[in-house]
Formats: sequence, structure tokens, C-alpha cells
Amino acid sequence: MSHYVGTTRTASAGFEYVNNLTARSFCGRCGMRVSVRDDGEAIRRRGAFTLIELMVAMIIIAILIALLLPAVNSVIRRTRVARVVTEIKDLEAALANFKAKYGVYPPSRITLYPPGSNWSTRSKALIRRIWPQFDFTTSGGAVWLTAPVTLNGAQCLVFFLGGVTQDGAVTGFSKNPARPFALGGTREGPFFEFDTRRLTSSAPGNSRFPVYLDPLPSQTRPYLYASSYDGNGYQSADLANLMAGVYYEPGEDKNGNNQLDAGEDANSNGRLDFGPAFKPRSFQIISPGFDHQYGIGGSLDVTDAEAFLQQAGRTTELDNITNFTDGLLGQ
Ligand SMILES: [Ca+2]
Ligand SMILES: [Ca+2]
Ligand SMILES: [Ca+2]
Repeated sequence: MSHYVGTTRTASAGFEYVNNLTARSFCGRCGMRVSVRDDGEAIRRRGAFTLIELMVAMIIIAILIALLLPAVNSVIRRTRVARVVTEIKDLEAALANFKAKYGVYPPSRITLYPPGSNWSTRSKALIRRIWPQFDFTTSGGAVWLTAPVTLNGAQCLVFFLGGVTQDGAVTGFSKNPARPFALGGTREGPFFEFDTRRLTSSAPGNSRFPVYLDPLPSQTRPYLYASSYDGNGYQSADLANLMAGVYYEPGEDKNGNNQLDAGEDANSNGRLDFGPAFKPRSFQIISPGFDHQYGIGGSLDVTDAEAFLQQAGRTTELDNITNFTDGLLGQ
């Protein structure tokens, strides 16, 4: 067949060559075109990519990945935050179940004493609210306890929801109301299904009272728990060595720096007054977030948390996740 490259239609039935690879045939009656390939040498010549073509393709792929990566990372981050939010909701439900059973939310600081000790007035009162028939002479059956131990909020969260620890597992409490800390027998709880891989000892030799890490990657700091003692008020000592305090509505602290600045003492009492605490009648749960740092706590404007926390230089709190924000604190 001879080629007529670049020619136009020359007959009522025939070929039009638009280039040297493709010919178009015509129907003699209706004039419709049908593509016909000329499988000649030209096609075989295109069997491989040149180096330049490959490099261009790779550069385009690299650019696409670079463009997509932030979006993918952001989705992964949001998914991880959502997982913590869900777990905090589950912890809230577990604490509600505890209250339904015992009438009060767990305390967030308590000292437990071994059998034969004198209990402090405060710890005794806290225990009596939960187990009115508690036998203090045997420390509620806590034969496993050999020295007084003071639990902070993070430890209380696991102890009261999980119960007595045995061989690294939480076992709930004995149903014997005089000896809830005894091992064996019929049990109450655990009220929460802890992932034992995320239970970690809070201090050497303290494996009886572990704390619980959130599911963020390589997390090192546990969920904080602060009890309002059923509306009687949060106690800053409960978070000692962990965070300075729970979260309050800003009140007089207009710039969110937790300090009394000019023009902030609206009631002229010489000190900075915050608004009411968030969750004033129940409890606050706080995850330290991706940076594994809690921050100083204190006043927070949830309507503009991001600006509020940045303005105050409290950036470590921006990624905290709590039970009074539906996700990150700063968003
Ligand atoms: Ca201030
Ligand atoms: Ca004031
Ligand atoms: Ca943080």
C-alpha cells in the first residue's frame, strides 16, 4: 500500500492519512470514519520509554505524592484523634456505670493504707462514700498492700474502674462490701475494658497501681482524671506533678495567661478569678495529645481555644484531648 501522508479525503470511499501512524477509512455510503491502525515500523519504534520520559513521569509522581502527603497525614491525625475521643467517651460511660453502682464518682486522689494502719480522715471518708461497710482494720481485705500509697488522678482512673490488680490484670472488686479489695470470690467490675498493653506502671514498684495511656503513637503520659467530687469542687492537688490544674472558663483572665493583668480584676479583689470549671458536677479527663505534654491547665475559652492557647503561650495544650471538647483542645 502506498502512503499519502497529510492528504485529505480524496475519494468517496478510501483513506485519509492524518499522519504516518493512523489512517481513517471512510464508508462509501454514509461517509462515517473508522480508525484503522497501520501496524508498521513506526508502532514498533514506540515500544520503550526514553530516559527523559521516565524522568518526567517520576517527577510528576513525586510532585503528586508531595501534594497528597499533607492531606493523607491530616486524615491519619484526625483518625487518631477520633479514636482517643471515642475512648474518652467510653471512659465517661464507665465512670457513669461506677456511679450508678456506688452512688458517687471515684475520687482523683486518695491514700490507701495497709491492714492494721490508721487511715487519714480524708481517705476514710472517701472510701466510706463508696463502701459504707468497708472494714478499715483489714483495709478492706487488701492483704496485698504493705505500705501506704497515695494515688493521683491517673492512677485513680485505673484503680476505681479496673479494680484490684493481680498478675498485671485488673480484676474488679470483691462483692463483699466489707472487703472490696480482697482477691478472688465473686467480683464487681471491671467497669472499663482496659487494653492491658497500654496499662503502664506509674512508678517503680507501683505495678499494683498502673496508669492508662491513650492510643496515640508512642504515647508516654497517661490520661489524667480529675474528680469534682460530685460537684463539691475540683482539687488542684489531685493533679500534682502532672498538670497545674483543671480547665475553667476564662472569667477575668481575658488573655488566657493564667495571670492577673491590668484591667482584668473586674471584681477588684486583688486576684484573678476564673469562671466555672468545665464539667462542674462530674470530672475532667485529659489526654496529653501527640506531644505527650499536658500544659498548665487553667482558663480556657472554648469558643476560640486555638487563639486563646496560642496567645497565652500554652501551645503544648493545643493538641490535648478532653471530655469537654469534642476533639483537640485548640480547634
Ligand atoms: Ca491574664
Ligand atoms: Ca478578681
Ligand atoms: Ca499536649
